[in-house]
Amino acid sequence: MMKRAYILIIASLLIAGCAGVEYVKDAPERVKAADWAKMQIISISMTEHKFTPSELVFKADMPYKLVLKNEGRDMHYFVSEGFFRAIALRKVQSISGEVKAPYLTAVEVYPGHIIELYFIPVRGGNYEFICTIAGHLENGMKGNIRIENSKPASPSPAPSYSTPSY
Ligand SMILES: [Cu+2]
Repeated sequence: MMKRAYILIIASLLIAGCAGVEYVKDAPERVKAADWAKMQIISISMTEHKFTPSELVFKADMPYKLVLKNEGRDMHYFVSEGFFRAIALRKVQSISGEVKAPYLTAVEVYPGHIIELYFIPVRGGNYEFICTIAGHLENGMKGNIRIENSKPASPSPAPSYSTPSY
């Protein structure tokens, strides 16, 4: 009886933990409102065992295409739970077609192939991304994405200088 109660508590804690940060719910509205003619294109190369570049900065509320290029010999993953929950996803595209979904959990790119993510960064913050294939993260296959909020969280302080009087 006690054992079952413990399992229930652990299960509800796990659910609560996952629900802490939701994916962006108004993604379709944000995607529709964006000016995709201003889309910026940024590429990440995946090899054994690194992402190049491994540090990226995106501006919130701007449309982007992130091109994931596997230029290595092995399959590689691009996984970032935080980043995937911080963006409004428009679509995922490859040479074979495109996929529309409310959010991503993992992207795998085969050697010599490309997968493109179309999205709008929404929530500012630092998000680690990794390759989840056994041994790849341990060998350094990770990076960081920073999303910068376009507007400062608080109003910028008034200038401290006084107007000179003539
Ligand atoms: Cu990998």
